[in-house]
Amino acid sequence: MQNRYYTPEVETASVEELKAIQTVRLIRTVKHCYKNVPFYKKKFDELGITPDDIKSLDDLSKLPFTVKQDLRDNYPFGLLAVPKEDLYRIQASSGTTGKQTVAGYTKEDIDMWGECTARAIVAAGGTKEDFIHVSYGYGLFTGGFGLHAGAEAMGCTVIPVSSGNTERQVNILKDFGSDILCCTPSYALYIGEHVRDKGIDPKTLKVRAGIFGAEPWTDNMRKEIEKLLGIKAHDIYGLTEICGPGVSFECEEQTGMHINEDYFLPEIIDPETGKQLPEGSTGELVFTTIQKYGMPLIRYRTRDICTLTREKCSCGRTLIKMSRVTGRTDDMLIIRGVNVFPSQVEHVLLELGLTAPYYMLIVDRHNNMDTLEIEVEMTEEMFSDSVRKIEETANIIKNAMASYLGITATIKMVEPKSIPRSEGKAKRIIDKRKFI
Ligand code: DLL
Repeated sequence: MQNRYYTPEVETASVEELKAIQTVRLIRTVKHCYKNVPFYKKKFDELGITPDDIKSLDDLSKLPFTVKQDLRDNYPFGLLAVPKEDLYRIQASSGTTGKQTVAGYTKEDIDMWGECTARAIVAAGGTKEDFIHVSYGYGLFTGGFGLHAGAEAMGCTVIPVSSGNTERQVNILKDFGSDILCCTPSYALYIGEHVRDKGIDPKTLKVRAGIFGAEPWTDNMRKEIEKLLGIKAHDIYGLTEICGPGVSFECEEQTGMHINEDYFLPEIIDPETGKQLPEGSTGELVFTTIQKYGMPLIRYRTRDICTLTREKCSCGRTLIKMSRVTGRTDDMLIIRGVNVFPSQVEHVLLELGLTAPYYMLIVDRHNNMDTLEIEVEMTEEMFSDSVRKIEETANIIKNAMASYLGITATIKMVEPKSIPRSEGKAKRIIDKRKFI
């Protein structure tokens, strides 16, 4: 029998009940940080506040922000709130720029994290009878261990495949009868493509759902993956600093992710001014961890752009929902003054459905002028089309991009399978301007 919720008392609590839990936990966290993290004590002192000033959720905006640079400045263990010996686990994000971001967990933190991903598995229709196929990387990256913890907490059977070796992934899906696949959406696409290329009918696979995250993706990409693998695809969000996957997760409604707000208190702020924005506004997502011991963070600026809503969800969960992340403030390209996110390019390409769902953005500067070239991969069928037909398709894409993005891009049609496939987070931008 499938349970609808992992922790119904929290997931369907009234807003008042949730706020009451949050208030108690916020006050406790602020005291914990002030007492045990010199970095926070100093910040509070500079602002002239003490933990006694925080009495309700309305006082949140009095608190200082924490930013990624603070983690770098205190690398690796400067923000811990417990002695190093009390840690149970260390995880870290690879970090494409600068030092990696390190997170320390106590045993309680790991258990809390497992509860968060267990909620995500149940929301994706998982039961304890299921085989959970984890193709996120295991290691310092939080993807593998995060989903693993949730599957174990639920009593599922975990298949800890980790990422890579796509041939083996498909064999395991087929031979072991995996029920739920967990990996990045770009890897799910690659696995789906492999299933198709091997001539396997997805209907013969037992897998029925996917839990995909760690990078931005679009609803069109969701449809593509669902078609290729014959599954229902669910989004999952998280970041190393806050705990890893499971900060929020998608239910059967597939219209955004419920935040585990009994553990992570969300806000949306204007990234320029730092001011809190009302519900429904688009802005930068900020989290305060309110039930973490090892490395609690106050008002951590994620740099992820989204909106929050308390609109009623048909799944019955009352946990606040965040929209898909459209991109990161530092992922946003500014091309000739226009803001462009790779997810917009993905939206247009998959909406048109004329090509393979693989693309790469190449940004450069010629004569002081930014240029954007979009490499788009042709399908095998297209590849045998006449040059004129291919040019026509490129033109259609160019016009669609111009009207959606508001800038003109050069479209370069490239051979099937020439854009590198991703087994983890896809790299979709080459910004040559950074090297000038
Ligand atoms: O990516 C944690 C994770 C693992 C999430 C597996 C989901 C599944 P980091 O490597 O620290 O942690 O990267 C965090 O990835 O700030 C977002 O910019 C992006 N991100 C994560 N999930 C999503 C998502 C993991 N569902 C950064 N949609 C975050 C869009 C996402 N972006």
